[in-house]
Amino acid sequence: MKSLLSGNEAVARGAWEAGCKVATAYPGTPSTEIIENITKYQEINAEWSINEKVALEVAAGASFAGARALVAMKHVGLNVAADPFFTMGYSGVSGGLVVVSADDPGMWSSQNEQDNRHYGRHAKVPILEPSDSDEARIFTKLGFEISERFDTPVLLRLTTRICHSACLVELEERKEIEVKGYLKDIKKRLVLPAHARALHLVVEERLKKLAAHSEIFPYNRIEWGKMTIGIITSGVAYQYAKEVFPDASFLKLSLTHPIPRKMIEKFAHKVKKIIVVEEGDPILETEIKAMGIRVTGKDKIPICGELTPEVIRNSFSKKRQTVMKKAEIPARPPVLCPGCPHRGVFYIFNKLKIVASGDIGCYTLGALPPLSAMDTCVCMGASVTNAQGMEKALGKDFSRKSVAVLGDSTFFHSGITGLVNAVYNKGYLNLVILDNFTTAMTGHQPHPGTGRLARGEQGKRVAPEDIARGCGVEMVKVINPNDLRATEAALREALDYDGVSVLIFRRPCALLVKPRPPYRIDAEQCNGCRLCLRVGCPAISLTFSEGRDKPLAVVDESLCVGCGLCVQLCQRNAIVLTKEPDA
Ligand SMILES: Cc1ncc(C[n+]2csc(CCOP(=O)(O)OP(=O)(O)O)c2C)c(N)n1
Repeated sequence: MKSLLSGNEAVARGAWEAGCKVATAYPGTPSTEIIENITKYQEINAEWSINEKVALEVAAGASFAGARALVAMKHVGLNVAADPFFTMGYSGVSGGLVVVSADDPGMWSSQNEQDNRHYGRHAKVPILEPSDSDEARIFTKLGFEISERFDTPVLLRLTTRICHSACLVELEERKEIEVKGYLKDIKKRLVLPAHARALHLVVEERLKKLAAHSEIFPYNRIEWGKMTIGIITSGVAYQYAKEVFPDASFLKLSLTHPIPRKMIEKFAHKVKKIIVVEEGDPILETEIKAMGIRVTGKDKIPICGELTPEVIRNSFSKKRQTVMKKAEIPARPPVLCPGCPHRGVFYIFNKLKIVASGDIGCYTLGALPPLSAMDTCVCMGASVTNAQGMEKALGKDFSRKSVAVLGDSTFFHSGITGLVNAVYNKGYLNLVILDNFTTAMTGHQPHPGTGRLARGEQGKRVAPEDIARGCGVEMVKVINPNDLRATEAALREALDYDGVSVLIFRRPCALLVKPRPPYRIDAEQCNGCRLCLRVGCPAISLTFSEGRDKPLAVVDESLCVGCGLCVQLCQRNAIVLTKEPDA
């Protein structure tokens, strides 16, 4: 039977078919739907972990216990999980362990464009790169087999287009794999230096065996065409190159680390000219050049951004454009949703001229005009530690006008360690947690603060305020961010406080609650002063109509969710309810 599946759905299906028992992840585009789909398979014990390091370690524990386990994350997640990832390369596995990294060429939803194929090489683990959804399913299954056969974690490297585009996928039945059970083996799993030295030798031997396997791996294949051009490619770039060079000979690589050298040599001898078409960094290209083979690659094809057939075609056309032509559609900058509970807090930051050391989430949009109230954003959790560093450099007075701001999911992900660090090191830090009861940015995944688990069932709720107090913070407050007066008062109090303060602005994400009746403008009262525009709500705009000497504010009632933030700014009571809210 066949079904139309996205790459992420296909990975979930592949894990299920392969008898996977445990799956973990922290959300991050473009990988999020892998676990969301895995939760549909009751045979797999799935969890949203609080961050990628935790997710990988839980999966590694399951593998130690002899179960097949999968962990999924976006590319930058592997930076967080790099520590256990490298060591698992040494420890090896008991049950198969597949680590899925979903890279984001083009940075559709990411802060960088890192090519995680480097990680496989760096950690000395094999890499599988599917070129479509069906391969995503098959390679997930093969990943478990390779993992167990060669005693290594396997990196399944996806990219946005593989994750999110769909094609027909063959469906197979699940093969139950017995959980082997835990067997003590400290020489493998307890990596103190004496053991690790021996394990490193094992890793190098394993790489040789994997290189031999790469030569016979059936999805590393040559497709002969004309001998004038030979394309060496992998991942989604294979599909694009096929479109651009339909007659060329192809060497499609799927087990891309270690590369099949003999196969590459054989291919290189037969074709006149070789082009390496790969998205991202010149990784295959560099390795093939190091074999003494002349190739064309990144001298023509861009390193930055996503590849498309056009980009590849353009790279080889005589009239080469150096700049990609932009589609001619008006720019639509992202904004916080109408009724977003983060909006009021940023409005007050701006009003009080606060320096906000920021973080990653929906709330990063607080950096954009007219709120313009975030100063830094490095990586998840860095708001807390960056703020502490600035205070260390500039002195205690800096904390009188500065805060660190992050979301609830980000706090659990990597904010807690920074908070403990600040308390312990006698920091002066004002931490603002924007608690909207969800991981909104990636599509509303639960986290410990929600108390819900991956399948929606109730778990144990962990409250940020309890954590803050447990970390030794004495000034902890919970405030409704839609009450601008209370928000301002709490922030002023925190800025005046000597030591570490934690303010939790708590109100559910506007997309998760029933909208209240919208507001409208009383044209008689509105004098076009623009005060209501200062919160940057997409539901409010100005019109300039004939016969009226001043502009008039307009509320788009189809967008307004009745949060009432703008009402608190209007000095003339010109923003009124269309109808009374239900009791
Ligand atoms: C290491 C890492 N993992 C995952 C992501 C993807 N991501 C960006 S922000 C975010 C969490 C946002 O949730 P929260 O902090 O609750 O803020 P909200 O979006 O709800 O405002 C996630 C999962 C990332 N950027 N970096």
